[in-house]
This record gives sequence, structure tokens and C-alpha cells, in this order.
Amino acid sequence: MNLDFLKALGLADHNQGIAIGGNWSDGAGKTISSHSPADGRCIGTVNLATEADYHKVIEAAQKDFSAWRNMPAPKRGEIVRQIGEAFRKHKDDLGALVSYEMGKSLQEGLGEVQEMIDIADFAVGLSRQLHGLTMHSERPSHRMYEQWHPLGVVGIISAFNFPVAVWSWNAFLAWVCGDVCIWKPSEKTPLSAIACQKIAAEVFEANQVPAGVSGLIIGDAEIGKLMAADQRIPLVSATGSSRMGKSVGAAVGARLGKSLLELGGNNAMIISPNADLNIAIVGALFGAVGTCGQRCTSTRRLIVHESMLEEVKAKLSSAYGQLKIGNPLDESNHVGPLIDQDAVNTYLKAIQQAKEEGAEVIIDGKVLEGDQYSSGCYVQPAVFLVQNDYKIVQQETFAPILYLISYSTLEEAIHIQNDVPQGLSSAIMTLNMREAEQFLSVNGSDCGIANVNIGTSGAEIGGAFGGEKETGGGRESGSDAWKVYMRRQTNTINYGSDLPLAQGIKFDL
Ligand code: UN1
Repeated sequence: MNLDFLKALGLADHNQGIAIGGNWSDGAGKTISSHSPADGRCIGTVNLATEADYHKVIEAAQKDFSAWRNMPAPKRGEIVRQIGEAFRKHKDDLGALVSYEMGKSLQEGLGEVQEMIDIADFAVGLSRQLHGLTMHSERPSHRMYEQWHPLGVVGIISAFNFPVAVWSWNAFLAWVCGDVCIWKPSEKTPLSAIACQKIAAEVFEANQVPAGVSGLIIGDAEIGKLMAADQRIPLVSATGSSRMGKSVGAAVGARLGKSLLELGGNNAMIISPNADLNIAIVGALFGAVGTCGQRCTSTRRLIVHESMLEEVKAKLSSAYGQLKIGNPLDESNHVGPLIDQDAVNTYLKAIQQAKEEGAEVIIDGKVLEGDQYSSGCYVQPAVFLVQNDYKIVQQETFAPILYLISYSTLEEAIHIQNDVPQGLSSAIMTLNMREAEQFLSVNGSDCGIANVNIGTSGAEIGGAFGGEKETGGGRESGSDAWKVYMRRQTNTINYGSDLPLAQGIKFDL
């Protein structure tokens, strides 16, 4: 396999994992290796950060916040524009690395880098639009308005499944807002993060931006805990499991900091009797097996009208039969491997539990064997007919397992869709306007994302991304998500010669 992209991105057998801008150092903690789930090969090693390493990065960030926040926002936007350009230049190499290190298909790896480029463009536009409102004061000769100021150090904790894009959604917006960023990526995908840091740091250096504006810490959960508890980090943005998010959210909340949590999903698609089945099956398939079921927006439940159940089963079986599973760097494959052996075990356990709880097998799961599957991380995407209240169906299993559930009325379908602890993404497939509007209404989906005739995954960067309930409530990426990276200040200015007191109070001296 051609692995030239590793060299092109400046990666070596051993890589330093602590960076303050372009100043790299080795963590003083234990050495970890990044293995490709595609072929099991060790791609490179990195040392984990210790607490002392962590403090150095935070101190640099704090120090350089002042210079960065004093640069006009459109000038910061110009630097983010150059960063977007740098990612355009490195798109092919970085896309291949993401695919090789994480296991998603090459097309998905390139798509992820494209999302970084897109959010850079979005952030550049935003850098001239960090608007506040003006209000009419009730007092004569007074003016009121609000303005948005940067927060300071933003801590970004990201997951393995989108090893580069989620950082960019946060960092690029935070930077135009005037914040400085510290990134703790997943230890499962450290090299993708190191490559991104190198690309961004080069642009910052070329613009003489102080190094502390962009920090990287390859560390374990202990570093995440330090970030969550650290008073010096006013905003912690964390993407990952609901379990992780509850602990981060609690620690940040205990010090009254802000958190932006983007956690687990248990996303469902309703297929109504009025659905265009061709669209529905493609949407369900992409949602369930794309990224090998490891997107937080992956379709986990298919809520199918009872009159369509047999047809949907047959069409899904035929579609699943045509899936090509194999090396993600081979563009003819649709599905790559799971991230690692732990993920394979979780997949196997979930299947066993579903069966124990009474699931009917439509397509059984198994670990694939053979030369091209020697990493042991390739699995057969599976489909089961279940009840929504099975314990396993109520959980998010990060694997290509699709649960079919049948319904008879739309109210029942919406109830099933909402009757899980998570609330990220949802979809209805219908050509009936009443059904679609019902699904989007106050009595409809309770998720942060609700779609009609498009699946649950593949959200665009222009919308606010995130969800409710155990998904954490955070919104990142597009729309007005930038506001979470800033503090709002309300200003009242008296340009008269009297001081009318509040509530008409007189204070005669
Ligand atoms: C994630 O899985 O953490 O909706 C994010 C999608 C992507 C985002 C997924 N744009 O599939």
C-alpha cells in the first residue's frame, strides 16, 4: 500500500505529541502506538502528556490570549482563510491519513477534510458578522446595545470517529471569535491531530501569531479531567460518549464554567407507508453502515410501518448483500473496519444481547476472516427486528447494527422515535405533507436534528449541530453556534446631563 501521505504530512515513526503552535515537545508520559484498523500496522508512536506538560500548554495559551484578542476579528478571519487554504492543499494526504488511521472510507476521509475547508470559509464570513443587537432605552438620552467579546482559552476534547473535522468546527470559530484553543484529540487517532496542528501552526507562524493561540496535547482521560476542572478554561467543548460527557459536564458545571457537549445519539428513521422507498433504503443504508456505524448521527433504528415491513426487509437484505467491505483506502469498498478490537467486542456483545432479549435476525453479524481482514476489525453490518424497549436498543452501540421496529400509527412511530435517552438526529421518509409537518411540529421529534426525506447522518456545516437529552444540549458548527465561544456584554450609555434612576426612584440629596 502506498503510504507516502505519512511523509508528506511530516509524520515519522515517533512523533512529538505536545505542541504550542509550531513548538513541539515529547510528552513525559507513557508511549502509545497508533495502529491502523485497516491492516493492523503500527503507523507511529507518541508519548502521552503528563500534568506538567499540560500546564505548560495552558500557560502559553493564557499568555497569548491578549495579543490574539486585540487583533481585529476580520484580520483573525484572514488567518483562518489561509488555514482553510492550507487544508485545501493537504486535502488528499490528510484525507488518506484519516482514512488509514481511523478506518473510514477514503471518500469519507476526504469528505471530512472538505468539512474543515467549508467551516474555514464559514468562519471567515463570520469574522465580519459577530453582531450584537441595539435596544431602545426607556430613559431619555440613553443608548443600549450588546457586544460579544472572546472568552479566553477554549478546551477541545474530540473523538476518534471525526478525528479532524470536529476540532476545526470548534477551533476555526473560536479563533475568529478571538479565543485561543487547546486540543486534546482521541488517543486512538493522534497522528491525524498532529498533522492538523502542523498545518495550522505553519500558517500562524507565517503571520507572526504567537504560538499559544493553538495548542495540542496528546493525553489520556486524566488530561481531559484536568481540562474539565481547570478554572483557566472558560469553555470546554467535548465530543464523545454520554458517559464521558456527564463527567466532563459535571466537573465544568461544578466550577460554573461553560461546556458544549456533543454526545451519543440513538438516531431513528421513520419509514411511512407514503415513503419513496428508493430514497428511504439508500438513506437508511448510508446512515447505518457509513463510517462502519461509528458516526454519532448513524442510523441505529428504522421505525417501519407494519404494511411495509416485509418489503423493507427484502430491500435491505438485497442492499446489504451488495456492500463491499474491505480496505478503506480502496475506493471500490463501501465499508471499512471498526476502530479497534474493543469496538469489535462491543459489537459482538450487543448482538448477543439483542438476541438474548428476543431479536429476530434479518442479517446476522460476524467478524470477517481472511487475508484482507487480518487486522481483525472488519465486521458484517447486521440487521435485527426488535422492540424499542430492549435494553440494548436503548443504548448507543458504536457499530453497524440496525434495529428494525414496526409501527401502526404515526403517533406511535413518533413516540418510539422519542422514547430513548438520547436526542441527536432523526428523520421521516414520507411524501405526505401532513405526516412531515407532524414530525417537525411541537408534537414531533424531540431531537436537535429532524429531517424529511433525507437520512439521519451527513449533517451540513451550515446548520447548528448537536442534540438534546443525553446528547448534551450543545450546538456547534453553523447558524449562531459561534455565540457559545463568546461572552455577551450589555452596555448602557447615558449621553444626557441627568441621571434618571431605575424604576422611577428619586434620590434627592
Ligand atoms: C459525529 O459523528 O461526531 O452528520 C459528527 C454527520 C457529520 C457529523 C458527524 N457531518 O454525519
